[in-house]
Amino acid sequence: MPALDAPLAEVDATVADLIRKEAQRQHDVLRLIPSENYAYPAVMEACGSVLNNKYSEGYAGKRYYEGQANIDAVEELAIGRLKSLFGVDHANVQPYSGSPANLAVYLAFCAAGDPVMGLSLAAGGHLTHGHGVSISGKYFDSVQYGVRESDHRIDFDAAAKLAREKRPKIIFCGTTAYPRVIDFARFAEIAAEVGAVLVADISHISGLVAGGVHPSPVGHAEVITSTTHKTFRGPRGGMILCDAKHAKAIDRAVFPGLQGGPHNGTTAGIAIAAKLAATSDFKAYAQAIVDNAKVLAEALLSRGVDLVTGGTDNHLILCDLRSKDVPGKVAAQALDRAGIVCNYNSVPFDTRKPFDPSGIRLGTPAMTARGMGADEMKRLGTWMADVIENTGDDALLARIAGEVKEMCSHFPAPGC
Ligand code: DSN
Repeated sequence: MPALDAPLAEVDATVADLIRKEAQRQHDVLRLIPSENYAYPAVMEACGSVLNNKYSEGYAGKRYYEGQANIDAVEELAIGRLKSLFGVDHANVQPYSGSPANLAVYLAFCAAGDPVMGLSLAAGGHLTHGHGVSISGKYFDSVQYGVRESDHRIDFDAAAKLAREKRPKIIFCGTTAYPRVIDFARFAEIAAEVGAVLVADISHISGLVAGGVHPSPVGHAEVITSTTHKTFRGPRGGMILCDAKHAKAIDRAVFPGLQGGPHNGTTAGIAIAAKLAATSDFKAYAQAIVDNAKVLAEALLSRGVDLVTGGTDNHLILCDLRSKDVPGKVAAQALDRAGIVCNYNSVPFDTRKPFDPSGIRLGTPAMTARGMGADEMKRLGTWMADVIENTGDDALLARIAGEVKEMCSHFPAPGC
């Protein structure tokens, strides 16, 4: 038996081998799941550092444990950088991820049974925006708005009507499967009319907002939640940004309301990602994400693949495969065999079940992080259409997987 403190390869060759294989997979395939990315190597270093060893319940200068000199400095750095990056009064960097961040917001503003409102999952919202299977729908009196049947854009008239009827305490805006710009100003009007707190969940687009290629919710939403690992390229974590008047309520809701000790390695990772997001290189990256998504969307449309809303303004594309007569799951599984990894996804007004829906969801953040551009997106569009039209052709899928791997070899995958 190796010594307890020996390196991973000696302590547990099985886990070491699985990590090695996963790094190889992430290198050899095209990763199109829009909520995934390659975290910066510097972020990975911070996450695996000795910061993992420290307990720090509380906030800087007011902890329940001693020995916080370095942890306080790390947390204050992360907070200060986020405040300056997004132009907000206050930041809390302790939520363990996006769902706990959203839950903390409910805890800050609502009591059990209070009315709340959010975009339905079926229309591109998130489970934590009030879906019935989530605590946000079980413990609160949730109503959900959706998208218009005519163009699959957010139905603001219906949302305003629902808000007037229900008078929710909080209104969530923000999406996980919506390919268009979110009109935060319009949501702010609705919230103001009914006296609700507007909460913008920008988990998918926080990198695009920081990079200046999606309008910011700041000035419209009093509270903003986000994960930190999607377009932002930081660690698996969460953050809440808010106006000064809500700072205390948010901090109390996160700790001691919902969580214990923050994950300090993650906090350091957020500080690093916030520093990098302020650079001109990051702005170029954010722009390239959107440019790539538009090129990929055009390539797919040119091959007759229907896209929800007809295209994209952001990092994400939602394909509706009904006209191709291929279920989303069948397409996603065939694409995976061809080295193209996406997720099957419901499309608005889907008549199929969520576990076997009509669409697939794509995103360009990870491919763009590898430096891929328009030429690669065009090749990808052709490969994808070939696979979607021939899901049972194993020889074709194997040939494409080889071509994908060859293309990937020219674009190093960060950290792999
Ligand atoms: N719903 C996840 C996604 O967008 O993939 C994030 O929670």
